[in-house]
Amino acid sequence: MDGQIATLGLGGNIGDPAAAMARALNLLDARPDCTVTAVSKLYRTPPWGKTDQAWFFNACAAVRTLLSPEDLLDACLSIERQMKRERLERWGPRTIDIDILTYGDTQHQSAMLELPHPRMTERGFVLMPLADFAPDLTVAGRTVAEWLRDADVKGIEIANPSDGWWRQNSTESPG
Ligand code: PH2
Ligand code: MG
Ligand code: MG
Repeated sequence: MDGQIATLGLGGNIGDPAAAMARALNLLDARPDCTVTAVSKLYRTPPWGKTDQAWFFNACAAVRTLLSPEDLLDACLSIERQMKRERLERWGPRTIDIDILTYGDTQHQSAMLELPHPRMTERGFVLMPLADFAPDLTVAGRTVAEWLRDADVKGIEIANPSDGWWRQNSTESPG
């Protein structure tokens, strides 16, 4: 498969976010037009932006895809819906959130999608996992490793140090 490499940020803080993120990655990987090529360690992170909510689990992944940015976003949103995410408030609690961080070196601005993700360079919970597999990726003029050096990563913990955490057998039923 040719196509483009996109990077994704995943997170959640309701229910079993690690299982939800693992399932989301497996659903993407099962598509004929998407292959998951790298996954970060699994992290536990203090809530950012809206701080009066539960800690999050966060991870990042790289996907080789034949989909356009908009169609990849649709695929991610459809997986979110499939996993019964309800959108209640901005930056509020969620079962799963899948954000496209980068898509090749595409710059894109529309009402639905901004690439690179406009807030990724200020978020430790994105930069730390992303640096697991893409420290040299350039975003907005600096590498991920450089952005990470200046980011606030206070409180962030490794929940699972294996990059295979998402392939572990889940107790969730399929479907
Ligand atoms: N997502 C948000 C808002 N705040 N905080 C953490 N730690 N992790 C997230 O994924 C997160 C957040 C909105 O997308
Ligand atoms: Mg988000
Ligand atoms: Mg989102």
